[in-house]
Amino acid sequence: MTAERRFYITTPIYYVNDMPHLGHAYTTVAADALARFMRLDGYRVKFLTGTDEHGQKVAASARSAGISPQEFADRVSLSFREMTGLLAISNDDFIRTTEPRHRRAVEALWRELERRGEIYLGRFAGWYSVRDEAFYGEDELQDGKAPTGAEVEWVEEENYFFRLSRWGERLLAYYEANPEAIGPKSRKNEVVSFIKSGLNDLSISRTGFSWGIPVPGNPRHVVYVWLDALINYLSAIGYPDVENPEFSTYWPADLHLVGKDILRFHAVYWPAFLMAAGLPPPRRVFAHGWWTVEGEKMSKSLGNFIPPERLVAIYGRDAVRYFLLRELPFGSDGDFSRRAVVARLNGDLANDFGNLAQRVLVMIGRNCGGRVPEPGGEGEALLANARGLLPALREHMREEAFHLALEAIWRVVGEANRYVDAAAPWALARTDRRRMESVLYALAETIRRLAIVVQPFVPEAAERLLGQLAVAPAARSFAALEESPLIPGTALPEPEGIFPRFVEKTLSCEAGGAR
Ligand code: ME8
Repeated sequence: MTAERRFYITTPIYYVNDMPHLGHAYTTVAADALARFMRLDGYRVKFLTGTDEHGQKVAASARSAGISPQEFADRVSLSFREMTGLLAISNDDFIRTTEPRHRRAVEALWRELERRGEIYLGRFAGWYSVRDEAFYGEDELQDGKAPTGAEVEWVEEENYFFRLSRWGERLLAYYEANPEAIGPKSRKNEVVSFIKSGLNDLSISRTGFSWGIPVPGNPRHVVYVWLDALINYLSAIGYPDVENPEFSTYWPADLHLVGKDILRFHAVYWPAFLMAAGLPPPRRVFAHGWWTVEGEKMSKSLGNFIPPERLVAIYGRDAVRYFLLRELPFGSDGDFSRRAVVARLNGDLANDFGNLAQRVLVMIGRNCGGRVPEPGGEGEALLANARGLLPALREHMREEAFHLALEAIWRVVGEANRYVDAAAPWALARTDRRRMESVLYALAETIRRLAIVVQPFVPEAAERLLGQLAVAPAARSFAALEESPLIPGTALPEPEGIFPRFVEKTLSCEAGGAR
C-alpha cells in the first residue's frame, strides 16, 4: 500500500471530570463513520480516541468524589471506553494521558521545544478558567467572566511560556498555502482573524497543584493540561520515536475532528507547538457545531444530560448513529429532541430503507424460490444512479458532509421504492416472469449497493442486510461494488426486518416493517 493510501483520524480526548454524554458521542460517531468509510475505500486507517485525565478540573472532581485523581480517572475513562462499544465505534487505539507512553512523549516534546529556544521561564498574572482549562487576558473578559461564560480566577505565578508570538506570520502563511487545513470555511476565517489580531506568548505550565506531568527538570511545575492533551495525537503513534513505521506512516494526521469550542487550541496553539518542534502540522482540523437538548444547553443541573446508553437502549445503536449524522449539517448547531429521533427512525430507516429491503426480499423469497433472480436489462436508470453513488459519497465525506452523504444514499432508496411501485413485480409474477425476475434482480442489486455504502453509518443493519443478500464478508468493500455483483441462482436466507419501527412502549409493543 502506498503512503498516500493511509488515513489518520482523531477525536478530541475527553475530560474525565464527567460522564460521557450525547456531545461526546456525536464527535466519536462522526469520526467512526469516516474511519469506516476510508477503510472500505481501501485506505489503511488509524482511528484514535481516548481520555484527557490531568489538570485542575479533573483534580477538583476527584476531590469532591472523595477519591484519588488516578482512581477517579480510571473510573470515568472506563465509561468513555464503554461508550465506544455501545456505539459500535471502530477505534484502533484508545489513549489515556496517564499512560507511560504519553508521559514519555510529553517530556520529549517539552525538551525539544526547550532545546530550540521556544520556552522561557516568566511570570503569569491574569485570569484562569478551570472549567475551560484556559488563560484569559483582562481584555477578553465579559462581565467578569470568560467569553464562554465560565467563572475565572485571578492567577499570579511563575510559569513557563511558549514563544507563540513568534509563530503568527508562519501560521498565517501555512493557512494561506493550505486553504483546506481548517473546515468549515467560516471557522477558518475566525481563526485567521484571531491570529491577525496578534498572538501573545502562552503560559504552558502551572504551579500550585500536582495532578499533571511534571515539567522535565523542574518538577515544581506541571505541564499545562492543553499542551499535555494535544500531544496525545503524537504519543499514540510512537513519538518521540519518529523513525518507527507507525509515526512515519501516520504523521501528519489527516483529520482532527473537534467541537467548535476547542478549535483555537487545535488550529492555533497545536500547529505552532508542532512547527516549533520541527514537525509538520495536521493536514486538517474540522470543527463541528453544538447540540442543545429540547432547546436547552446540555447540563447536569438542568436534568437534560443524555447518557448515550439510555438513547441506545431506547432507539438502538444504528438509529442513534443515523440520527446524529443525518439531522444536522456537520458544522451547524442543532437541537436534539426525541420527536425528531422517532421521525427519522420510523421515516427514513423503517419506512424507506427497511421496507424497501423487506418488500424486495420477500418477493424474491416467494416468487424466485429464495434465489437471486436472473438479470435481463430492466431497471437500468435505477442501477446507474446506484452506481453513481460512490463518487458522490467520496466528495461529501471529504468535506465531512455526512448529512449530504446520507441524503444521497436515501435519494436512491426513494428511487428504488418508486421503481418497485411503478414496475409492480407482483403483477408481473402472473404475466411475465422473465421481466419480473429482471426487475427484482435490478432491485436486489441496488439494495446490495446501498447496503455496502451505508455500512459506515449503520454498521449493524448493513451487516444483517448483506447477510440476507448472501454477500460474503470479503465482498463488502467499495471495490466489491463493481467487482462482485449478485450472482443469479445464489440461495438467500429467510428475510427479516432490519429497522423495526419505534413504537412507544406505553402504546403497544408491536414491531414490523409495513408501510
Ligand atoms: O475539551 N455538542 O474535552 P471535553 C457537540 N479534553 N459536541 C459536544 C458537546 C455538545 N453539546 N459537548 C461536548 C476537551 N462535545 C478536552 C479536549 S483534545 C486534545 C482535548 C464534544 O470533555 C465536542 O467534540 O470538554 C467537544 O469539542 C468535546 O466534546 C469537548 O470534550
